[in-house]
Amino acid sequence: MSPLPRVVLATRNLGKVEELRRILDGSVELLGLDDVESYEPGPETGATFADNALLKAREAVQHTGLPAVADDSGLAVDAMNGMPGVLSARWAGQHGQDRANLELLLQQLADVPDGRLGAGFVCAAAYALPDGRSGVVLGEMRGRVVREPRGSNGFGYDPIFVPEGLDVTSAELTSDDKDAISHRGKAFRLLAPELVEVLGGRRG
Ligand code: ITT
Repeated sequence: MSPLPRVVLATRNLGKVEELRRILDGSVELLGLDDVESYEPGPETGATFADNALLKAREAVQHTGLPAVADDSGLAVDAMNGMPGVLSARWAGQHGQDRANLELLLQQLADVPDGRLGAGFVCAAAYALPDGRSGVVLGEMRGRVVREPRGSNGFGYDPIFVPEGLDVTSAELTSDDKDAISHRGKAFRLLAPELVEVLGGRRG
């Protein structure tokens, strides 16, 4: 039997590597950035989630020579014309300050009526191959922002986001329940068969 194609997922977030590994279900050998020679990722300069996901995937191909997958995601609030969007991770100024980010967002939404707090988590997942081929898909989880943070699971804006049809925030969901409905879960599940197809990996 021929060896499985190797693919690198351009993230140091082990949760993402494990989630995509579960979805790919043994069709490819998925590596994280900790499994390849280290490089310093460049700035995420894209105007859209798709631009950034492609940029990160192409950068990983350049550094590793392997087919690569990358994702970019964030929260898009309707009343803010889709912001924080690609700036979600550094909304309050510095990358990854989750509490400061959500507090600033709540302040900005203070005068917006409850009925207009619709929002969506959006994820773009992209692949890039050493021969230059690439593809990108989008996944979204719709819901609304709530003013009182609740729950301690997840990360980022999860404590102030209630997914459509639920009464709990996404920080009150187990990771399996969140994966089943999340923007990232949807994008990865869309991308997986496309990736297996272009790589000629094992299916099903
Ligand atoms: P990488 O290292 O993989 O680039 P990152 O921390 O930049 O990961 P993402 O691109 O996945 O994270 O997400 C950017 C920001 O969007 C993240 O810091 C959160 O503030 C927010 N976000 C994205 N997905 C989220 C989720 O599922 N729950 C809560 N917040 C989320």
